[in-house]
Amino acid sequence: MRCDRVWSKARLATFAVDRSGIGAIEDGVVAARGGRIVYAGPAADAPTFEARETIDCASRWITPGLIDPHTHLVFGGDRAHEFELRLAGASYEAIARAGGGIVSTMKATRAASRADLVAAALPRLDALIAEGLTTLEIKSGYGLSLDDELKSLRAARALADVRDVSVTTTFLGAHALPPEFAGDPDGYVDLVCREMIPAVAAEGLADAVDAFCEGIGFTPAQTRRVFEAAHAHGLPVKLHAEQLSNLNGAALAAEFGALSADHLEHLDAAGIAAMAKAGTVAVLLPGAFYFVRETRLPPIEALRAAGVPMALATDCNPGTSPLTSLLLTMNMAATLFRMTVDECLAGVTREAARAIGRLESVGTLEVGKACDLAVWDIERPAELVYRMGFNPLHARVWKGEIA
Ligand code: DI6
Ligand code: FE
Repeated sequence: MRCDRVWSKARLATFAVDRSGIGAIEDGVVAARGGRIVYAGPAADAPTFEARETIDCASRWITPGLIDPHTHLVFGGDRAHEFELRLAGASYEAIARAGGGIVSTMKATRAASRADLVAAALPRLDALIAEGLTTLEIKSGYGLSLDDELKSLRAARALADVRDVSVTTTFLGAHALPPEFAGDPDGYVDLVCREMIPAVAAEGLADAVDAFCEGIGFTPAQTRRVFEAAHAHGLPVKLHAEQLSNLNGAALAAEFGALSADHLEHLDAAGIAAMAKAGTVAVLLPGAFYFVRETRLPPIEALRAAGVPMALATDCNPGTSPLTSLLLTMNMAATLFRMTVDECLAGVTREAARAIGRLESVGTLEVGKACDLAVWDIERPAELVYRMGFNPLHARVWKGEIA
């Protein structure tokens, strides 16, 4: 078989859809041609390759490149001062109601140019990439005006021009109420539905639409209007649901066939059943759980029992999860949420791909998918979950090229 590059003598965690667990292969080979995987499997079954380059992996482990399926990577400023206020006793909700929170980041984001936003996001992106990330989702939601939301989505797309990484973008205009609409949330939702979503769709700037369905965000009725507008423009939906309270957002998301419902600490049995039926992925965000000192755990056991796919993400944002490490995210999911090692690893590969609607092209080591790989200096996959603050990445491959 002719190909560009072969990685041999590797241990593979394929996460192949038809294999159990992590789909481990002890003596494995991956071959790439034209940026895609043309073989991933046991050396014993491999064809003879004619390759430009063959890399001896010396028994290192190869996983799919990591995927972060929920980030707010593009924003201006930071919220270190609010962190200090919280340490002094103020609650996240109290700070938000006093005009801080998301609105303070909105001001900094509006003041920034697109180039400023790209420059501010790059160190965060580079931290994720340094741990083997090859795909991430980036939400808007700190502009909260037509021009500033478009600027944020363009900045998110522009990141893929300056780094070897695949970006999906999500329009999150319904993230918070901008001050100019104080007292008129329905007026703002009108703007989101009638102007922003059509403009975003017309420019092809978003792959999905999200909303923050919460007491300090938008009501289920407002969220429904956002979802209807998204579907009218051919865009799939996602939802920040059941983070601080239970508004039955996950069931609403499932009703719209959402790709994912995210956070879910306050999810109930009816929401779980609705997600299972719709195939909506649960995106769990242990960094936010940790950072806001949440005590209510997402219902992991019930999600597992219902067969709801579980993904993990950093939720990287300045207010509730200033986190840029998927390795630490996995450790937190295991330690705080009691997810298994296999669940954590699948959560940042196969299930993360599912959560962003990209399972057909990334997330597993299977023929036809992008050859996005992370090569690790580890003896067993559990090390990726077990260690804290240590990065055993040996090499990162994006679309068949060593990045
Ligand atoms: N939920 C969150 O945790 C973040 N956004 C959201 O909808 C918080 C964003 C922020 O505080 O800036
Ligand atoms: Fe979020």
